[in-house]
Amino acid sequence: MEKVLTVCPYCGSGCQMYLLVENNKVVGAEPANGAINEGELCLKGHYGWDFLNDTKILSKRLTKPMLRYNRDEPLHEVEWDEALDYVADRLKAIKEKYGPDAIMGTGSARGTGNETNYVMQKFMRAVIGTNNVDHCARVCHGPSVAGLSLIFGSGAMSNSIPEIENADCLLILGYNAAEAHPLVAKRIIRAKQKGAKIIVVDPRRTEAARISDLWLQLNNGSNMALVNSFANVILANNWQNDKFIGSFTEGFDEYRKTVERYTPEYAQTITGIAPSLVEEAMKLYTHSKNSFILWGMGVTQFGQAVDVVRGLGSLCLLTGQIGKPSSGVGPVRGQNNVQGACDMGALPNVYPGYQAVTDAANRNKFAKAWGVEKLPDKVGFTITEVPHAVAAGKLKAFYIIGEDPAQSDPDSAGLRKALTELEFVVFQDIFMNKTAHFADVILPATAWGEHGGVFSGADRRFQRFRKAVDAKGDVKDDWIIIGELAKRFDYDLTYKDTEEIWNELISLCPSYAGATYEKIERQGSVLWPCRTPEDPGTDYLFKGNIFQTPSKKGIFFATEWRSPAEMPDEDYPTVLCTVREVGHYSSRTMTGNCWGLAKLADEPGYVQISEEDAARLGIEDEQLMRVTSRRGSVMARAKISDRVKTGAVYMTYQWWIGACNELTIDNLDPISKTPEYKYCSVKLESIQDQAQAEQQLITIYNNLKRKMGAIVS
Ligand SMILES: Nc1nc2c(c(=O)[nH]1)N[C@H]1C(S)=C(S)[C@@H](COP(=O)(O)OP(=O)(O)OC[C@H]3O[C@@H](n4cnc5c(=O)[nH]c(N)nc54)[C@H](O)[C@@H]3O)O[C@H]1N2
Ligand SMILES: Nc1nc2c(c(=O)[nH]1)N[C@H]1C(S)=C(S)[C@@H](COP(=O)(O)OP(=O)(O)OC[C@H]3O[C@@H](n4cnc5c(=O)[nH]c(N)nc54)[C@H](O)[C@@H]3O)O[C@H]1N2
Ligand code: SF4
Ligand SMILES: [Mo]
Repeated sequence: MEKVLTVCPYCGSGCQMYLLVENNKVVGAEPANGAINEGELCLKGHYGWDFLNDTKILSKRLTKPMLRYNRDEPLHEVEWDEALDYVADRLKAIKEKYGPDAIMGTGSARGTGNETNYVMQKFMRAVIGTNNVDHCARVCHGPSVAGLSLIFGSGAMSNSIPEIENADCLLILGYNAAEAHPLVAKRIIRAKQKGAKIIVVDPRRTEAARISDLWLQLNNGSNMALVNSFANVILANNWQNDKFIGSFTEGFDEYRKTVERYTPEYAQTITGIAPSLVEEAMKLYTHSKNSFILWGMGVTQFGQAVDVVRGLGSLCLLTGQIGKPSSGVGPVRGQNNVQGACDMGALPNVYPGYQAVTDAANRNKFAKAWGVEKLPDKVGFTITEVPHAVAAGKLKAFYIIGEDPAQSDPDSAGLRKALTELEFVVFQDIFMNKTAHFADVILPATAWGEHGGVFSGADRRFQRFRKAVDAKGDVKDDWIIIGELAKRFDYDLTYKDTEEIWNELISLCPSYAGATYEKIERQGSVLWPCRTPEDPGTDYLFKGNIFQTPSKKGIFFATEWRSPAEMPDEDYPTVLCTVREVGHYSSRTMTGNCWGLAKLADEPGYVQISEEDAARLGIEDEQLMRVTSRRGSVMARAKISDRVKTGAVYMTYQWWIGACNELTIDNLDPISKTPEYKYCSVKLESIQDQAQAEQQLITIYNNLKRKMGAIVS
């Protein structure tokens, strides 16, 4: 048996593992001694590999290009040349007729790796001639990237994941590590064991809340008011670090004026948190030697998210809790390579290495390197703007790589309308999924395990992942597909291997320049910035309190709290918040096709509901129930839970039948354009005839599986 060292393809923790291979078939997985996981894996690492063997439990692997010349026809299998010729012809025609900005492309935060993201954004910019390239960071930690860039000049985690366990105080907001990043959760537990104080801000009693010293169970959607009151209390008690503020920051006076209004008594009218708890929390945060703030989607998936991120960064500036080990900001990135897709410039405003497209010197540098006369200077569309841009007649074609917007984006009905109205949709993936059914052309790619490259873990960590088996079927690596397409535009975007791509991109990005394949292999991982051959990489940022803003100072920010867009009312009296399932991953194409994980939890998915709400509605545990918003209605199973407060329910977004995005609202943060997945209003109903509903569920599920090419027993 052969053991191939690689990196887990699920969450952004970046655990290293071995794939066990026999006769070109993956037969198991074992933990490796990576810097993050040190010889352990969570359940997805252990059991999340047999989708590679095309189990057809939920959907089938894509194994041949498919195409239809007319939307009324079904997709049929074709040879690669026919598929790629057609894609090139249609994209050229659309560019000719409407201009390059009528075409949108995505990178992918999943199995494909950094090299594909680099090649894809180069294709969109140099070949198509648009900055319309984006990916799922937009619906995820986009506000962290935008907010932290404004405060500190850099949008990533300031410290590494292993540093978490040596913090003296952890302030954790809207982040459920136990389910989202189990091997980060391990570091939180170790911190606790080493004596750290843990403060959790979450409306649900998460595992971190359960082990915390202080749990602030705030009202859903009230983060900004609470963060302002944190600052108010620090200043009222004179716990701020005046020396740090004087030497390393800007904008303090304005900031102070705004937070002055947010006395804990006033904030309580919005957050529901007692003033004494706010004071206790800030006493711990300010008096601990090294305090580290961690946050997740409970901060970023709101219409007011960038502001809250800036508020959290400002707490660091107020207290000097940054620029040293185990102290700073930790927006713990979600997908295995979402940090990487951002690092590679699969974003509408920056080239690889976060170099702005609006800067003429950057444009000239990349134009020269890529052998084109000029590059577009206008910031492109975000993926969440797609439905609106299609409705406005501005977007006509969408080239989607490794994303499932029909399942993952908010307000599914609106998204389906956009996918239908687009003139041309190209879909490049490893599995059939909901989005595939809207495609004109399907391009099948190799999966994680069948190709190699570099992923960036959540803490700016470059790690090599490797090919373990040859792919079956007529599939190609993502970057090779894009290269073959570019040829049809008379542009050479072909490379010998991923290392050749990597060497080109690091030569264009000063902060990655020293991170060669050789160094990543030798060290096991390299954290950027890594600027020279001698530089081993950087654990924590902002040493000496020098920030990366133009003035090199940190920039304070506070603003008024804004309420979520859709508040509960008589017709829709309950708050819906959407979160994650521990054993399944995002749109579930991969975990849903793994035997060990598929058996753990299945359709239609759960609604976490308080005992009181369930009793009032006559709903029993495990019963099917109905959840309806102004945008849609779905069936799901009740999970009566003492972790949630009456008045708010929680659904996980992994389910195709209990699909919570039929219900969610696309209220976007004005800066990052991230949707408010964490808040909309719904009504809940019991279902009288449970036997009939269970039968209906089986019928719907079997039909869905057949449509996805799964085997229905
Ligand atoms: N098993 C599994 N793991 C995953 C994923 C998966 O699909 N499955 N997805 C990955 C991805 S893409 C990501 S981005 C990460 C995300 O992982 P997390 O950032 O942990 O995201 P969520 O679980 O969606 O939400 C986090 C918490 O926010 C809380 N919350 C809700 N509203 C509020 C509020 O108003 N204020 C505050 N302070 N908190 C609130 C919720 O109760 C929840 O506990 O997980 C990654 N890991
Ligand atoms: N309601 C609600 N919705 C949410 C969220 C929420 O909290 N609530 N969270 C949001 C967040 S944080 C995120 S990040 C998004 C995630 O949303 P998506 O990015 O749509 O989710 P994934 O399942 O990761 O989709 C990735 C696709 O990539 C494919 N894929 C995997 N590996 C490869 C590869 O090597 N090559 C190619 N070409 N394809 C590959 C998979 O088969 C899958 O179809 O969902 C968002 N949606
Ligand atoms: S914690 Fe994340 S990276 Fe580690 S094994 Fe689990 S899913 Fe994979
Ligand atoms: Mo995410």
